[in-house]
Amino acid sequence: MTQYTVINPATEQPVAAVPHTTAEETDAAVARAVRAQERWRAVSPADRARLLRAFAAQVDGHIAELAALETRGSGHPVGAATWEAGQVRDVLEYYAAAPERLTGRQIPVAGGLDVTFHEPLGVVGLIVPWNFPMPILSWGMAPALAAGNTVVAKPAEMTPLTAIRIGELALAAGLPDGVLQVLPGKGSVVGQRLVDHPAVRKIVFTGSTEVGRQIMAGCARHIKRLTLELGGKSANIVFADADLEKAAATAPYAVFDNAGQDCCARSRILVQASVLDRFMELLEPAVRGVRVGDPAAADTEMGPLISAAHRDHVSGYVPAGAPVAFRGSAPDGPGFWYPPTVLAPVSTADRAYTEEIFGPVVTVSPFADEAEAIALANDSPYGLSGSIWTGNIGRAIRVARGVETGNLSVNSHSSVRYWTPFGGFKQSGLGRELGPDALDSFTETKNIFIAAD
Ligand code: TAP
Repeated sequence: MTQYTVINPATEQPVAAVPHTTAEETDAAVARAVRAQERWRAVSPADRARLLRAFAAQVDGHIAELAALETRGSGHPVGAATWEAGQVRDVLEYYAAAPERLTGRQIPVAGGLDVTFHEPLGVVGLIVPWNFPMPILSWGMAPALAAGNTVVAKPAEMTPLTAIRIGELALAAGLPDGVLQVLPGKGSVVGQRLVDHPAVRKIVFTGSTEVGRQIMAGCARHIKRLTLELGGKSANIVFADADLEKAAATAPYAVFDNAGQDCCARSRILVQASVLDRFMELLEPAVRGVRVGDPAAADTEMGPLISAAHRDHVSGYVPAGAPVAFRGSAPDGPGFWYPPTVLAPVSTADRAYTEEIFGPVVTVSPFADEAEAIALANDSPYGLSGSIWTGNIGRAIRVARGVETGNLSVNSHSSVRYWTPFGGFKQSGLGRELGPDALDSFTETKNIFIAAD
């Protein structure tokens, strides 16, 4: 039996050894999920809702434990990890309201009546990345379960601990055996098997665009339903008429949150040329002020990167002689630390400007006017997120409609809320998670004609 040793990214010390699930064990789990789904779909909507609320209550009772586990296993600052565990509870509570509202339609037809039902798909495979192990698990898990599917989840190899614990909490809440299974292991083994297994009817994949492309090809063999939440290179667009103090004060948190390991990171700051110097003056103290350090300390804002290999990857975007405008701090000694780093001026052909870095590195570039801001923002294969800062509501609407991206905020650096649909344009993915319509992608619509004569 092979296993993976989870490393604390802040100390480089081992945290736990987790056995790898094999392809045969994955098949057995899928078979269990198929059997469990027959029972789960027959649970009345009110009882399914009650069980999801009980699951949320279990998570709520273990927020501190889950947060501490994420801090040790993934290096997330404990404040952020506490929010992330709370998000799992909140997403479960939100979708606990769904089973009793999964209504169909009655459609007027000649000769009888026609009614529609939202039928569960069956077994859903969730493939989760390492950057937000808890929230991203919950975004697929909660609506899938609410719709009457069973779930087989594969956490990232490096960060399986909180997902395993959440799986235990589901059982403690009374979810029947086999309804939610968590299989730690390798993407190339467990993830691949979920994609290839004919009884898995949908894959929800969050991760890199490159692996997403392979998964899409794999799903095509079975015409398998698929949601893809992939990479990003989002723009934070600051117009001269914006509240520059607020835009600059929040810009570090729009990109350095989770040490930049965030698909929504606004890693290209675009600033109207007439206020560029003033913006940079305001941005520098904001960046230097980001509290980077011990993730277990309550006031830490940014922790380490996930691994030594990932730190090498990130630092490759800042070679000797790179145009570093200014940087924040990072601890010395053990841990995969990298300081918040601002690059300017950068060419729009620079890799740091065009590629997803997935680390605490941001570029700042000027633009002349609205048209150029939109053109620069859209000059990317990605389209996941972004922000617009302006005091002109008309401009905010025009630019927001012009930017080809799925989730935008105006005069705010945050655009992810579980009440609203989330997903990307272009190579950032397919489909939408979250929001009131999320169950549409976890059900098939069936229509039944009933003759009345
Ligand atoms: P990936 O390397 O793509 O891995 C994501 C998940 O896929 C992991 O669980 C991985 O398992 C698994 N996997 C790898 N190869 C597979 C295969 N052949 N078949 C099935 N599963 C496979 O991404 P990552 O490095 O963990 O995450 C970073 C990327 O995710 C970034 O590009 C980021 O933008 C994106 N991301 C997007 C979003 C949204 S919502 N759009 C959110 C977070 C992250 P292993 O752990 O074993 O490799």
